Amino acid sequence: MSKLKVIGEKINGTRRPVAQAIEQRDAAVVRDLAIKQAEAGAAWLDVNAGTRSSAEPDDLVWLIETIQPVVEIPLCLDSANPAALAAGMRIVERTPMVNSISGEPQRMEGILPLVAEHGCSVIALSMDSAGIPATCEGRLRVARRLMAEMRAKGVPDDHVYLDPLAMTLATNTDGAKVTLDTIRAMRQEFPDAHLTMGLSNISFGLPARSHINRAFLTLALAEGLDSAILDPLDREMMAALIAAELVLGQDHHCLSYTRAFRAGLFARSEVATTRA
Ligand code: THG
Repeated sequence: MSKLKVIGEKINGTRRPVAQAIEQRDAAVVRDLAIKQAEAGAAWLDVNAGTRSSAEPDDLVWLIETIQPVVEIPLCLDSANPAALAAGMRIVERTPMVNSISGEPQRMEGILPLVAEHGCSVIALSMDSAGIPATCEGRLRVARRLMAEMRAKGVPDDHVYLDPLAMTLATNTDGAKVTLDTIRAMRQEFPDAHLTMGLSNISFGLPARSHINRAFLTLALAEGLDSAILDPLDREMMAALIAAELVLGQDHHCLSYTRAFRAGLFARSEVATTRA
């Protein structure tokens, strides 16, 4: 098991198979994704109904009711819509993570009170009504304001998952650098907060995405990322994660690494090495 807390990304209505499953109320597809991600080591399951339409509260409630009987791990309710999150909160059994608040007033006012009331963890995006700041300093400014507001509402720092925001390299080749710099700065300034992000965003629109995702994850780990929204069914990604944690001195007695080896996580690369 990795030190990094994995939030499984696959139950997301912006993905075609999930959109279809939601529309047809096909529980088997959703449950299969939930069980497989939990078995692959996810600590949380992201649940995103994938729409800003009026159906979002019902769709999110259906997803939660479909998933929670088949896994024991908590859910990460992924929506910008306060009404959908409030509906989800009413029926969710294990205290969820809320994904997410930001500096946008309707999210601050509509979602932060829910978080404070239920004592949940919460992801805080470093963006506001003006959008996503282009620079590390700009994102830090937003994070400072969000931290101040959450502290004022009694949310402890270790319930907060700051998101420095990853965006695709396809449209901005400096983008990952800004994100990595922001991770380092956030880690320094808010040592008790967690840091997470949507890792796969980095490779949207590019081919062979998994290679980019893995390189980015490794660098982000070195800067202090301690959680990520990613695809735990990508075995090579999980192998890269376990190996990077070992190299960073976070795997005492190589316990996780050797355990993952015995469980067969490195099976494919091992065959390649034998042949060489
Ligand atoms: N921050 C926070 N929450 C988020 C995001 C974020 N939630 C949504 C998103 N961004 C993170 N989730 C996903 C889910 C799926 C994909 C990307 C981000 C995705 N999936 C590909 C697919 O399904 O085809 C496969 C992934 C791959 O090949 O790498 O692209 O930034 N707080």
